[in-house]
Formats: sequence, structure tokens, C-alpha cells
Amino acid sequence: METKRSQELFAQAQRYIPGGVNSPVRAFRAVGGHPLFIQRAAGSRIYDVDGNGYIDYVGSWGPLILGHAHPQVVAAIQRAARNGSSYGAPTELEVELARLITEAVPSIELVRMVNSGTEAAMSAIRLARGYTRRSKIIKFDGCYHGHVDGLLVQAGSGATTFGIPDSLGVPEDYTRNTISLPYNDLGAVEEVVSKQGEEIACIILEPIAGNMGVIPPQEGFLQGIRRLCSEYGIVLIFDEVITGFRVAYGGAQSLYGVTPDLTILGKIIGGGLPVGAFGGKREIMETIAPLGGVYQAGTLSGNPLAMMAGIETLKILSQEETYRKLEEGAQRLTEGMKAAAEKVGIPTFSTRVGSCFCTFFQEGPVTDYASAKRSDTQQYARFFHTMLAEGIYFAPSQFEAGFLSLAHSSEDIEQTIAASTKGFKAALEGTP
Ligand code: KE4
Repeated sequence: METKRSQELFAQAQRYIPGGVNSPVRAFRAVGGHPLFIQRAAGSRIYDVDGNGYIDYVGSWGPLILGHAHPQVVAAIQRAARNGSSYGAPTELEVELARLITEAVPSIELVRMVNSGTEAAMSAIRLARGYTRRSKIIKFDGCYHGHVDGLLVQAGSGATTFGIPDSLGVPEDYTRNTISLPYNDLGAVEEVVSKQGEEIACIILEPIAGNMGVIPPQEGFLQGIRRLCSEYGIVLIFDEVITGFRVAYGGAQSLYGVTPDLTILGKIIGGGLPVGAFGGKREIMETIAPLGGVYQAGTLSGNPLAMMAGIETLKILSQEETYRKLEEGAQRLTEGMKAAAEKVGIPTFSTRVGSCFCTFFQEGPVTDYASAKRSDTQQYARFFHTMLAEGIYFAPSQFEAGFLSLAHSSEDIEQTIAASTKGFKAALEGTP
């Protein structure tokens, strides 16, 4: 597979951009080799600058659940752009997207738009602290909520990929109030909350962990945390930046029947344009400026282009059959790949919730960050590159989620399953 132009661009990019990328995980450092520079995408495929096409299971890390360049979304963005890109004033589009979100997720009574998941997490935590007048927060090892200073403690995603448990540049006193516990360990939460519950402003977690591979919550984990938060007056924040509108139209909270006090969203609600949002109980949200004393703001928050792309995306997702189609396609894909791995004889542990999935290169079980890190990342790297050579683009890191879109055809899925036999063989035999 010829990637000369990508290599040239990567060399150029490194002259102007740190590591040649605008987000670390894109640099392929966890799998080796050089990143592919993408020129265009349509449906289930992305195409690099050398003209190679790939079936794409990254989907821009989750937003492109409809597939790339969906005609209705493109047309909607074009319509909006003809009216100007941003006014820094309220628009009807913001009201429409807020209405769709609050209807889809009943726990969200009020919602504020921002421009990234990081901004949403940062704002929600400040809000929880302002509302409770408490400082301590609990997060979970391997969960990633964006590059918020106080949360870069055992972060998942990029940080795990680079094996950096914390980030440089985060002063000690920024993380002094952050307690990070093992995911799926309700006992550990009970232990901390029983001693410090009155000092804890919030517990923030991904209801399905998607930044250390995909790790579902174990039976009773979310329910137990909900109970503890109610008992101690702790704000429960679900980070549904990945799972919101991904695993169900109502997000993971609708799937597991657990109601958080605040929810953060991103990715899908912007239809591929920069977006984030945080929302929840009216009483808590009314502590945010201009109503209350917790300050938060943003120049491009609620901008018309992202709102239009989000509205169009949610309208399509709200149609009947959407999530059944995603479920069936992803089930076929992951079962087919699991069967291929078993036939090759390579130990893998496969997880899936709806259309997000992960193949861990280990026996398993994988229930938290410590067990996820036992995966054989060298095997994963060989699998990744072999699949790439077969025209299939998975995440360039073992510690990310794979995403199926509505644009993936059964032929795409069958092609991926067939190619995975080669991928697993290369992983096992050590030949990329
Ligand atoms: P952004 O600031 O990247 O929009 O969102 C941060 C964020 C918050 N919460 C969850 C659950 C997330 O997964 C993310 C970002 N996800 C990563 C991929 N796992 C984005 C990819 C990247 O960092 O380049």
C-alpha cells in the first residue's frame, strides 16, 4: 500500500505542529509507523492522500454514527453556512438542539452547549463544586473526560496509550482533590465515600468505559454509585460524550436505568462538528451564569453550523430501527471476529455495547484499567497494521473503542471478518 504522500505530509506537519498532529493518539505512536493523512471520507470509508480507501471503524472517535458526509447532514451544514457561521448571539437552532436533547434524555432538564467534551467535563465539575460548595471529586482509573487539569490522574485514552499516569504541567494542588478509583469496584467507592462523603462534590464516570478499550459496568456498579451519591448529597455526573446517542437514543443512562444528576455530551450531538454539552437537574443547572454564581462561557458555544449538523443527526437517529440495525451489524462483526481469533488460536477478550466494541489482545476478563493494561499491545499493533494493509482502519491504540456506523454495509462487515483472520495470524505469529 503506497503511503508516500502521507509520509511527505507527516514530515512537513512536524515542522509546524507538535508531533505533526493536533491530538496525540493520531500520531500512531502506540502502534508504530506513521499516521495516514486523510483527504476525504464518505459513508463507511475514509480515503488517504495517496488514494487508498479504508473501511473506517474510528469514525472520528465516535461522532460519525451516520457514516461520513451523510448527504442530509452536509446539506444542512451548507444551508446554515449560507446564513453565516456564527453570531455570538442566541439562535433558534440552539433552542431546537436543546429541545431534542432534553426530550431524548429526560434527566437533562436544562442544557448548556460548549465546544468540546473537555469543556463540558470541566464546566460540569466546576458546577458540581459550586452547587455543593465541596471540593473533592471521584473519578475512575482509565476513564477519560478530556484534558481537564484536575482529571489527568490515571486518565485513559491518550494518557494510557502513552503510559503516562499523570500529565506534566498539572500542579500538585490541582489534583489534590481528585480521588481516582478502580472502575467497577463499588467497594472502593463505598470505602472512600463512607469516610469523606460529606467533602465530595461529585463522582464523574463513563457509564460504559470507552477510553481503555470498551468496558461495560458490572451488575450493580452504576446503581450502587447512584445510591451512594443520593445518600451523601454527591452530584453524579455521567460522561456520555461517547455513549450519548451511541448505545441508545437516550444514552447509557436509558440502557441501565440509572439517572445521573448531570450528563456531559459531545461527539454525536455535533454531527462531526466541534461540540460539547452539559446538562441535568434544573436546580443544579440554575447555578450556572448568568442565573447563578458558577461562571462558564464560550465564543462559539451553540454555533449555528454545529447545531444544524447535530439537529440533522439526531433527527435521523430518532427514526425507528436505527439502533436495531447498529446492534445487529456490530453483533455480527464482533462475533465473526471472535470466531476468527478462536480459529487462529490467539487469546482475545471481546467486549461490545451497541455499536461500540473492543478486542483486547489477552485472555481476559477485562473489567478495569489494571486488567485492560495486561493486553498485549505488540500483538495489537501487528493486528492494526495488517488490517490497515487489508484496507481496514481500526483505532491506532489498543485502548480505544471501535465504532460501527449506519453506513457500514454487510459486505463491509464480512470483508472485515475475513481480513481479521490475517490480522490475528500476524498478531500471533509476530509478522506484521
Ligand atoms: P473532546 O475534548 O476530545 O471533544 O472530548 C473529551 C472526551 C470526554 N469524554 C469522553 C468519554 C471521551 O472519550 C472524550 C474524548 N475521546 C477521545 C477518544 N477516546 C478523543 C480522541 C482524541 O483525544 O483525539
